[in-house]
Order: sequence, then C-alpha cells, then structure tokens
Amino acid sequence: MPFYITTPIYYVNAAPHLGHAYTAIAADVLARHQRQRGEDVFFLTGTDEHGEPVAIAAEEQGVTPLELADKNSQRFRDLMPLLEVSNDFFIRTTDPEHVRRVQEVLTRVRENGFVYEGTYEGWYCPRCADFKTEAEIGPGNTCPIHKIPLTREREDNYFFELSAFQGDLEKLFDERPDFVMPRHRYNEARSFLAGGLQDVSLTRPKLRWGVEVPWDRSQVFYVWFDALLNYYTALGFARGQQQDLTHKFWPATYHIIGKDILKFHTIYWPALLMAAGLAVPEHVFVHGFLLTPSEDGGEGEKMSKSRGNVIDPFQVIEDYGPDALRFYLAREVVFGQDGPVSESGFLTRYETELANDYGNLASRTIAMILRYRDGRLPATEHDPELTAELDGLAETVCAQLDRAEITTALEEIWKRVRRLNRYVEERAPWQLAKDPEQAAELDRVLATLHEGVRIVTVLLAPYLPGATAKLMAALGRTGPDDLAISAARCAPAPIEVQALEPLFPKR
Ligand code: ME8
Ligand code: MG
Repeated sequence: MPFYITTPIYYVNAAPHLGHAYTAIAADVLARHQRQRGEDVFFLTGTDEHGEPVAIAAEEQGVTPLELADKNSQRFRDLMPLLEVSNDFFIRTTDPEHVRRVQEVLTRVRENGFVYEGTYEGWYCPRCADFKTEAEIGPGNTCPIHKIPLTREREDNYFFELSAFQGDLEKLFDERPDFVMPRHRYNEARSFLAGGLQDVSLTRPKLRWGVEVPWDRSQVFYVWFDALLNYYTALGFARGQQQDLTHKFWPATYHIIGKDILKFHTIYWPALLMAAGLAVPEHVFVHGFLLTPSEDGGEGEKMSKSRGNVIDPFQVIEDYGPDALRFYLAREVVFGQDGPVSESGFLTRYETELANDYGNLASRTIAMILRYRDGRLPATEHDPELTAELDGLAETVCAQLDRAEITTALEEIWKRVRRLNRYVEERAPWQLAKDPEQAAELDRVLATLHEGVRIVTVLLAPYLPGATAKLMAALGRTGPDDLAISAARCAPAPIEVQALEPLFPKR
C-alpha cells in the first residue's frame, strides 16, 4: 500500500533549529517503519519561501528574498541527511513547477465558483503571515504567538469562500474521527469549526514576493495557500517530467505538523482541496511544542529561533551523532504533547539509556558469545520465559506507529531492552560458564539473549538507523530482509557474531 507522509515546509527567514529537526525526525521514524513493513513510501519535506516573514527578513539583511531563500533553503536541505532523515524529495515553493501547479489549482478553485473580489479589513501578524479573528488577538492588539503588535490592514483582494465548506467540514469531522490526531487536537479543530467559518483572503495586493495570480497580475497568492499546496504539487514533479506520482500517492496518509499551524491544516486545507475537487488527506497528526525549561522550574516557553536555541541540532549531531538526537526527541517529549528539552536531559538519556541500557546490552551479549563460544552457536531453542515477552511485540509496535504514537512505541520496545538486561543478571552466564554440566543451558541463555537483542534492534531501526545497522552487522545479519518487520519475531537459527565497538561511547 502507498504511504505518503509530509512535514511542514519551513520558512527560510532563518536557519533551522531544533523544532524543525523534531518534526523531520518524527516523520522519518514513521517513514522508515512503513518501509520496514514493505509499504511503498513517499516522504516529503522542503521549504516555504514566499510571503512576508521571508520578505521582511531579507530586507533586514539587505539581500533579495530569493538570495535569502537560496541560502537558508540549502541549510534545511543539508540538515536532513545529517539527521539521517530519509526524505524522498525536497520541495521549494520557488520551484517553477510548484508555482505553475499552484496557479492551475487555484484557477480551478475560482472556476468552481469559490473565489470573489472584496475588501479585507482587520488585524494581521506579519510573522505568522496570518489574519487574526477577534478570538485570536492577544492583549493590546498583539500576536499571542509572537507577542508583537498586529498591523491594521485594509486592502482589495480576492477571497476564498471558506464559509461554503462549513457543512462539508462538519461532515468530514463526523465521519472521520481520526482525520485529526491526537484526540485533543481533533477537539480543538472541531471547536474552531463550531465557531463558524469566515471567508479568508486568498490573495494580497501589495506584496510582490509570491506566486502571481494568473487572472490578476497585480496580486500574489496569500502565502498559506501557496504553501499548503506543496503537498499536492510535489507529487507531480518530484520524479521529473516522465513520472507523475499523484495517482499513486494522493491523498496523503499523514501530514505531520506542530500545533501552531493546526487551523491551516485541519480547516483551510481540506476546504481548499474540496473546492478544487481533490481528495482530502487521511490524517493530520498535530504534535506539541518543544519548550525551553524556565529558571523557576516551570514548563517554559516554546523553543524558537528568536526565543533561544537550547540545543543546537548541528552541534549535537557533531558531538554525539544523529541517533542520539533522534532517540532523545522521540523519547523525551510524548509525541502529541508539549514538553521541555534541555542539554542535561539529553546527556542523562544518552548515558543511562543509550550507553548503559542498550549499548551495554549489545556489547555484553556479543562479548559473552565470543568469550564462551568463540562467537558461534548452533541453532538453539530459546528460553520460553523470555520469548513470551517478545511475542506480539512487533504487532503492538505496528499498531502504535499506525497511530503515529512514536513515544509510546519506543517505550514498549525499551521495556524489552530493560527486561533483557535483567535476564543477563538473573541467568549470570559467567556463572554458568564455570560449570561444564551447564553447557547446554549456557547455549540456551546466550542464544536467547542474541535473539532478544536482534528483535529489539529490528524494531529500533527507524529510531536509531546508524547504531542498529552496526549492531546487525556484528550479529551477522546483513541480509536484505534482516531489518524487515517480519524479522522481529523469535526463530532459532545458527549464530555467528563479530566484535562490536561501543555503540554509544561514554563522553
Ligand atoms: O509555519 N516545537 O513554518 P515554520 C516543536 N512555513 N516543533 C516546532 C517548534 C517547537 N518549538 N518550532 C517549530 C511554518 N516547530 C510554515 C508551514 S506548511 C504548508 C507551512 C516545527 O518554519 C513544527 O513542525 O514556522 C511547526 O509546525 C513548524 O516547525 C513551523 O515551521
Ligand atoms: Mg513559525
């Protein structure tokens, strides 16, 4: 089955920060997991290059918007392989193919009767690139997200008749309770809808940095419509002229987004697709914010470029490698909720969980098979006490990751990592090795440990692609299907291991 997953496309007004890395990593875990299951995956990320946030930043820096976009888009593109993010394409909204397709789709929306001319008057946040309704205005006419004064805008432009989709959206939410996940975000979108939809600006007259409106060259499309359409346009040109992936992958299986852009993805986006006569996505998963811990011990504030970068993703990758960052982010903050992140929290998890729980388990297991059995064991029955705890694990993890619950699934796997460590202590292979009469039991314990380590490693592969590949090689499992999800169940087989360097060296 085709599985199409996306991240938001990021603004190029600044360099990437940890929040951007977070969404990319989460989406990557899901993409890698689905590939393990043999699904046909298309994974998209990219940059959002038009609109005011970019134009303002470029002006401040004395460069053209495109110069700034070129520079920063490249930084986002470079970040992906550093994070081991396996996106299949990287879209830029300045790609000419994207621009042309935006014009086509929005012309269709107009031909379908959902565009009219009007005058907009109201409050606007240039950093959000968003017009604020009364309910969304902070104290003293400020933006509740950016805490900057809103500007009063009055302009002639074209409107998108969002209000025409009130009933269709209500029906969508009624029929598809998992259209927006998790549940509390579904409720948030629902209550926005219940407030009654108002038409929204589709175009803007003043701004020049955007996609030209084909039926009125004095206007450009409002950046959010241009941006949202990336999910659709990319499939048309990601593989060049020859291959249009739209039929295969549309509609998207998962849009992964942060809660700051919920309204655009859960309300505007399905309405726009309906207006264009296109299918709506299966799921929008809305994750929470990474927060900077505050000095008084409170939860802290949304981590952002302007509000301090607690952890610099480029630096962490350089010092500890991408696996450590991926693991920390997937584990520390329950996916779907807000949570604080810090360097000390990162270091604690690195040492106690990656280096000790998992790294040591792998090293000890391999070292004991080398020491007591010269690295080799014949196919041996496993200890049923332990295999009982591994049976069904792969199915549980699949069901959780089908719902994008990446933290819960990781905890489910980690319970087995800890169980395997207890097993080593309980069976004390070093004691068994002293007694020749226990030779068969030692075989069984070592084979069981090997099997347990192998199974958790298969399941950890989407989270820790680098370390799991090294470990699988040391376990002698480098076949094409050794990392498939179907390999994550107990099956006695001959064993041959090789020495392993520490996966997560202590610093
Ligand atoms: O909104 N915690 O781009 P953007 C968690 N271009 N995630 C965070 C985060 C944090 N503190 N900070 C940022 C835009 N993110 C538009 C999107 S999509 C058609 C257009 C992540 O550069 C999170 O995914 O402001 C959030 O939704 C996104 O970055 C916003 O990135
Ligand atoms: Mg933002």
